[in-house]
Amino acid sequence: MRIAAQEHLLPGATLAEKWRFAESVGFEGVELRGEEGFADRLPELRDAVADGAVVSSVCVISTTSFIGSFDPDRRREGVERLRDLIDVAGEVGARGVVTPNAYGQFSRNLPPFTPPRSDDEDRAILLEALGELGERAASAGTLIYLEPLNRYEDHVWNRIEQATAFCRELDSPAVKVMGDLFHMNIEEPDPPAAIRAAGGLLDHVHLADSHRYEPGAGHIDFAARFAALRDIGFEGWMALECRLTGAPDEVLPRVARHLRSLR
Ligand code: LER
Ligand code: MN
Repeated sequence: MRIAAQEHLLPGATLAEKWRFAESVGFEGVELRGEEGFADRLPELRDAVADGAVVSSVCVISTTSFIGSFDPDRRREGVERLRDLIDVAGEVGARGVVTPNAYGQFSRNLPPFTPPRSDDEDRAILLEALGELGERAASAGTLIYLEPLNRYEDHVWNRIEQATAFCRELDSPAVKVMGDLFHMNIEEPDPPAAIRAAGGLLDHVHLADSHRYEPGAGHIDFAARFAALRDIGFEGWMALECRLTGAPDEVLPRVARHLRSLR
């Protein structure tokens, strides 16, 4: 159970600088943000890793293109971008790449309430994309992590059990599930039970408190979630993905100490 921070939380212009800060305040890895043009960073990332930087994971960041985009051109772009992130992740030794179905595309809880695609169509599109991408991840030596988002951010995977059911149907060893404790706090009736039910299919975690600030600033019971992760023999990364209530050099050392005391 290792603890990482997303790169945008860390002071520094390069991965090498961000890693030096992360390590000095008690984090063990950096989760990269897979934004547009990510592959152009490969030389910089390679140098940092050769110098000792640890990349835990890569997270898809986009405002337009996802594997589950409704628009076929955007979807194709989303698949190509995830393929590029997988290749870079493999090169820099990241354990996996995080992707939702889509982010901010559709909510069943906001008008017009009914998505333009049926559940069966969603499933067929994702099975096809992730079958191919799962093979790519396996040959790159990394994993794909499906991320359930809360009901206001996506309509396909909101709870962990929906993503694990999809994984079982897909049956690709390189495709697993991750749990974002902020989204789980909204969607799961019993978050520790959801972790235990997912078992070995859950291989990555995003850390944020109930209001999406750093763990300890809100009302999530982190000790109960860490206990559930210990119970399933969790060996993946937990990456901090949140806002900070103060300056990074003041907040992050405290958060790292707190998280390390819980595991
Ligand atoms: C968005 O709320 C989120 O949790 C990100 O990890 C999406 O990829
Ligand atoms: Mn997340």
